[in-house]
Amino acid sequence: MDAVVVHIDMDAFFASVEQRDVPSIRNRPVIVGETRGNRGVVATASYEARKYGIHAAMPMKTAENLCSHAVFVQGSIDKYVDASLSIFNLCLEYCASVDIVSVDEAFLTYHDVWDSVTEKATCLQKRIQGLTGLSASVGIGPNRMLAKLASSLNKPQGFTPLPEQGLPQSIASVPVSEISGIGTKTTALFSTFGIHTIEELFSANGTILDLCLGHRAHEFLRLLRGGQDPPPQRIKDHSLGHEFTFPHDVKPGREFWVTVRRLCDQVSRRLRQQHLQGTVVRVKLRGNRFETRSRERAVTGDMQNPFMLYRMTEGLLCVLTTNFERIRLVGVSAAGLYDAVQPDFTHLLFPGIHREKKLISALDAVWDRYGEQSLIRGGFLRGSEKELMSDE
Ligand code: DCP
Ligand code: MG
Repeated sequence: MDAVVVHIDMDAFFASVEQRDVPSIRNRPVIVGETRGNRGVVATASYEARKYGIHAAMPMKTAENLCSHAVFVQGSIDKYVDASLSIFNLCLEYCASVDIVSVDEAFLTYHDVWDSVTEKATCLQKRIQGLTGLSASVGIGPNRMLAKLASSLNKPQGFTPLPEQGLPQSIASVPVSEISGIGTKTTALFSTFGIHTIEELFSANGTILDLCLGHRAHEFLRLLRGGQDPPPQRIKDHSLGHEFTFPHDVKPGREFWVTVRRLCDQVSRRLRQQHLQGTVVRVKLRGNRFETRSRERAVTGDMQNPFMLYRMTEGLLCVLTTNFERIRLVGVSAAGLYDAVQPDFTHLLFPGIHREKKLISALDAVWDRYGEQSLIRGGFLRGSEKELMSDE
């Protein structure tokens, strides 16, 4: 069965959270952004403020000139992250395939009949409003590009289905600049050929389209006509892992967990080097009587981040270690691998991870230059590291 894609995009997200929490600024122009100093830019503006021409990325100074009576808010990322998590958790109640693409946006992919998806999306939009007090716009289409376009067409509180049957006539008058992926440069190029709307795009000749869209042209038109998204990337059949044999059998104490952390470091580093992500985490233990057991679990999250990989393995190992008196070997691997070319937005949801990522990049730089034994993270430098290191 063909896919039906729902795109959820919150309306004026940061500003709506502020208006929800401070009743006196509801229905007023609200601008969220860096209010300290002279160099801040607008993160977002409420729809009341947008009437004055204020938009994201505009200097705050310009926004002040355009609408001096607006309410200027510094903003608080913790509140936005809380709201995001509630919204995405709710999405997961309505669909098994939720792809979070930014702090306030997700694609839900269904393999179901159109009417049933429309019904679920209607319900979800109401639940988001009820649970968070925030409004979302919803777009439904046969592929991601159209679902995203649809959600932007009737903002705020839009609900826009674009069924395949009516395409591309149903979007004929939409400006090409509204299509995700068409930036200001391409829009300007289109306009030099008199192309402003999707209808004009469809009547343009092939040479012009190739010139404006390059190798994307054919795929672009196919999707705009309601074609299905290309199949997801093939999962690779190999896995990637590391094992460690202790110089002496150990109990699952400090030495054991330090080793697990180091294995996670190594596995995530290989994933980063090979630009791979995993969907399954696997752990293996061998006991003093050579009995071997493994466990695996499907996971979502960034396995290139060793901290996150460690959190994924920890629970599995806690259960598995109860079967062992003493441990001789431990292994950690990532399976269900795929090419990690998609942008990763986890840092938006979990700001602490941004710091972790900086640390990982710094460690990579040192390891690249001086080898993996050259530097061990601070938390590891207690206990019997010398012994641990000498075994590899
Ligand atoms: N954001 C930001 N800086 C930007 C763009 C966005 O900080 N340059 C933040 C603030 C937004 C949030 O991300 O509230 C979501 O971005 P959107 O592009 O979805 O914009 P909004 O949700 O604010 O408005 P819209 O109703 O157009 O979706
Ligand atoms: Mg939004």
